[in-house]
Amino acid sequence: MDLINNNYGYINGDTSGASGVFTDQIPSGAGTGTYNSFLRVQGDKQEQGANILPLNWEPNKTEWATKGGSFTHEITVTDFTRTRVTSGGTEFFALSLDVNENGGSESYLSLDSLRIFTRSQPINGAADVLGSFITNPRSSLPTSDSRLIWSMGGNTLMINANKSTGSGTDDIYLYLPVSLFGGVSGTDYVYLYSHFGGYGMFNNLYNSETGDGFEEWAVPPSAFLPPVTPVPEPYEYGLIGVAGLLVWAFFDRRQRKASAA
Ligand SMILES: [Ca+2]
Ligand SMILES: [Ca+2]
Ligand SMILES: [Ca+2]
Repeated sequence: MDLINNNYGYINGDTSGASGVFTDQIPSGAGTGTYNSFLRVQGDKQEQGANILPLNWEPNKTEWATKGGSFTHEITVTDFTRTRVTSGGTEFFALSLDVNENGGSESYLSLDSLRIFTRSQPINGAADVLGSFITNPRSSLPTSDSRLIWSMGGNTLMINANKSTGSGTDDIYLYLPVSLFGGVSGTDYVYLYSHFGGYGMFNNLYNSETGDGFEEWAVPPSAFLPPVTPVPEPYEYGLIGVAGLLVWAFFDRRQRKASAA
């Protein structure tokens, strides 16, 4: 999904079919108030991290670049309730992302993976975390009793940091349907895993690698309406859309053949 040339878009989750709405149209007034910054990740070229303590397990895995300090910590589902907003008949929770990249040709950045989990108990670092999560976090649970709430699957989000102004200024808002958290207790802990910069590595788009300062996930200070009415498209709609295009292409070809004859 391309936020370099667009201002918003949808990414279908690979678990429940629910869409997340990404936008770089930051709601008016959203830059002020008390943020709950809960994850900072900072690495060179590629970086991945999760708000799981202790932060620097497996330091030889250089992509694991969770940044320590008071801005990386656990949050609970209740923390999101202040962001609850209804738009288009659907209730959403919001997350904010503040990226920091150098200007010019280095301003692009890819978000390659985003996975959100809950667990009734806090994760006590390496002792709790499964080895499979450390080596393959894009398709594993951090613990066997974690619940995957949402994942952007194999989709990539392309970001242009130049659309905003550096550290301390939000770049992206993500709206997730509250229904994804159905059956989850408000006291459950929320863990977020994200990976940046990989798309550039694998596609020779080097300016979408990570550089400069940290990327930071936060819970915005209060509820803000999205700039558009986000109508999450169920996954099936996407399939119908593709099927429709194929049908159209078939008849279009037939028509052209007929007119050429
Ligand atoms: Ca970059
Ligand atoms: Ca920023
Ligand atoms: Ca950065």
